[in-house]
Amino acid sequence: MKTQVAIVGAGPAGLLLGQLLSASGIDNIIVEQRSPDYVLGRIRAGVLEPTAVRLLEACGAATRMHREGLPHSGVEIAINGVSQRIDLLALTGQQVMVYGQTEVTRDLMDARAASGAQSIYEADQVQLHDLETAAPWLSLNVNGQAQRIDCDFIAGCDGFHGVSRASIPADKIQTFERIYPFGWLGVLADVPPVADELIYARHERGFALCSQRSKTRSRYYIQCDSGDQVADWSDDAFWAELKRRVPEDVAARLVTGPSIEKSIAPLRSFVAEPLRFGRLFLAGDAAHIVPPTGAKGLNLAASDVGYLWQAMCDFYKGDALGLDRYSQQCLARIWKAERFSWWMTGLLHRFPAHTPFEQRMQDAELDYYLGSEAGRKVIAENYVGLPA
Ligand code: RFL
Ligand code: PHB
Repeated sequence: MKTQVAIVGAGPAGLLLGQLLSASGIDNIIVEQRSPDYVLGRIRAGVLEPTAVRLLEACGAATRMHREGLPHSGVEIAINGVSQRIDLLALTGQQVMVYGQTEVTRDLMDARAASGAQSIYEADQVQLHDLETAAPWLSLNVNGQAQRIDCDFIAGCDGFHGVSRASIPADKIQTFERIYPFGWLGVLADVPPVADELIYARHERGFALCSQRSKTRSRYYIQCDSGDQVADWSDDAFWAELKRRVPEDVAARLVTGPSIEKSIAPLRSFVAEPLRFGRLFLAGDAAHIVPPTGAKGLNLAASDVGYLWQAMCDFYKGDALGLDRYSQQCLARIWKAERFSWWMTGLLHRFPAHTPFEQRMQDAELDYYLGSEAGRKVIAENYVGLPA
């Protein structure tokens, strides 16, 4: 097989890049190791920045999002039971869109099927070759048959555990990492959300988040210990703990029900530099991970893809400068989103090793930011996403 861009990974980064390239007349093939149902079964992010919304519009995959997604003009931050609103719209002139990653993925898959572009699911043993030449290629096994895809470029959109980043020689890539001493236990339930807007709650027992997918489906999270297993948490234990951590009036209103998904995500900050090795370009979780506290993971993946799409369009028009600048351009945005996600995580979670002095500093910092319009604006402009 032969194509212009071979994309490894059919998560949101790979699917979005594929759709944008196809919309610009650039031929591409997506290679994914899992099945479509497996990819759709992963419950992850829920908040889209305006930049991600614009990219979905640009590739014609935004119709259902505009119909069913929930534009939010503010978020609540609750500190030990007292809630304060960050008015995103008043402070930045922008809103965020609450629309699940699963739905984004489904819309992109449907748009791809309609466009007739090729996707190869359940591909085994994907390997990248000749990355430092002008003719890189992929080898893979499909239904036990060895296949080869020749291309001009490979986009590594295969997530944190993918093969793309691992194909870069160790002396050509540098990584930066922080692992946090806790995780997030998430529950999805078909109950109406407890509030119109998201509530990020800091409590002495640990962080909690009230999020949502629709008017009838809620997504809640609580900070849990790093070693906790999903089996350690019955639905009843989860709801009881969530109620302890949110303001009393919120706990009183909370509608509980059986979980339809329950999972634990470890919290990590990670960046790989640079995002390019020869004809391989990394995008999304393949290049960086943020803790979910700032709702940046999916949005950063989308902004990388936006830059890569533009750079590839320029290349095929005869201008390679965008590809040369890709890594630097992405990293400037990535590090700022890493900083915000790390900072929000630090402010809102209980750290087992914190001394009483550090806890007081956390209180004072939150009190300072929330009590000042300038402070609220800093939170709001980062939350809606810094300019590209
Ligand atoms: P994805 O979504 O991980 O997709 C990568 C795809 O590549 C495939 N793949 C391969 N394909 C072929 N060959 C190989 N060798 C391959 N290796 C892997 C995988 O099967 C997969 O389909 O990365 P992408 O597209 O960059 O998208 C990034 C987002 O998914 C991610 O940033 C967010 O979901 C992060 N994230 C969250 N972000 C939030 O903003 N809020 C959240 O609540 C939130 N929860 C999460 C998360 C990430 C998690 N991970 C990565 C474990 C919860 C979890 C559990
Ligand atoms: C979610 O709805 O899954 C979600 C929302 C906001 C976050 C993290 C996760 O910061």
